[in-house]
Amino acid sequence: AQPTVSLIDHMDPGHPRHDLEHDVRIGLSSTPKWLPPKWFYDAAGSDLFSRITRLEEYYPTRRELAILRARAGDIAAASRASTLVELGSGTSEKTVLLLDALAEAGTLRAYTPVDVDGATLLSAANRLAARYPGVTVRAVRADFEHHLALLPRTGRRMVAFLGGTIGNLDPQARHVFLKSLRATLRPGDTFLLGADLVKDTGRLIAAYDDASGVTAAFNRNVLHVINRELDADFEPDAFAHVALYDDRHDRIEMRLRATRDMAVRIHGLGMSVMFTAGEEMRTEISTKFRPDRLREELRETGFTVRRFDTDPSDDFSLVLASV
Ligand code: AVJ
Repeated sequence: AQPTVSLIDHMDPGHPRHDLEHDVRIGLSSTPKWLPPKWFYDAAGSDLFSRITRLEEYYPTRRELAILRARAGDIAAASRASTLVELGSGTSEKTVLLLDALAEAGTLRAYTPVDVDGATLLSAANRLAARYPGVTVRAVRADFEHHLALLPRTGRRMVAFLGGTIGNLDPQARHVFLKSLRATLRPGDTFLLGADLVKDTGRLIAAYDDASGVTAAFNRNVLHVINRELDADFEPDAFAHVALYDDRHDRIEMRLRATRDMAVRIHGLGMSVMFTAGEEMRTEISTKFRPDRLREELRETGFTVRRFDTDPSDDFSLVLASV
């Protein structure tokens, strides 16, 4: 039998480009210009991101996998979750380890992947529904910054936010996110957070500026997305990939630097944008955490840290918190 997967779409299904239009209009009329990282992830961008996770320089995925391999059983036992809700699920590659552990513990009933990209979401949801026949898979197309209150609330939930994606939020947005998530959880529910840790700057920069240029292509992909969705005429190759480390804020910043003066038409918005040679537009922040401060942030927003697991080299952390 074909596994059945249901899809709930909270991302303005009547007007799918509305959020992108809003973000591009705001970001490109600001000084300096910026774009939110969620628009990297169309099908091509999700694919480029999968390639990033396999790069020699990009350690977070391997480190998080190592923690999951060693600790998924303990985490599953501590959570006793029946529903795994995964925020920013992408291709759900690491999820299998958690689902296996929850299945093994005998508590698993449902999986709810949540992602902004419908195509990526559905293919991952179908793959996992086939792998876990008894499990109800409800895919939710949603933005974890806006739609937390709309997520399904059945069962004892573990909300997993893996990969270090929380690092995309600045401190203010992170505080709002953690408080809103806390507000949707009930006693017995847990939060599993993957967070990248502060480390040697050279390794950090290499992870976001790999030798084979995959991250550069991923960075420029946001311009292809805007060209296609908003009928714009960006020349992605006229922008250089920039990755720098801001040690005052403990974060990587990715930028796109205009290599010459340019006027870009965004027909879908009836808008023209000027770039001067050398101008940099921020496309992502990726915050790196200090363990004590991360514990504090979780405490301040109403969570109780139950486990704080790291890989043997302390590169990455996986935190299980209850409410
Ligand atoms: C998916 C947000 C965790 O910040 O490391 C990878 C995205 N950007 N390389 C990260 C990313 C450039 C990634 N997250």
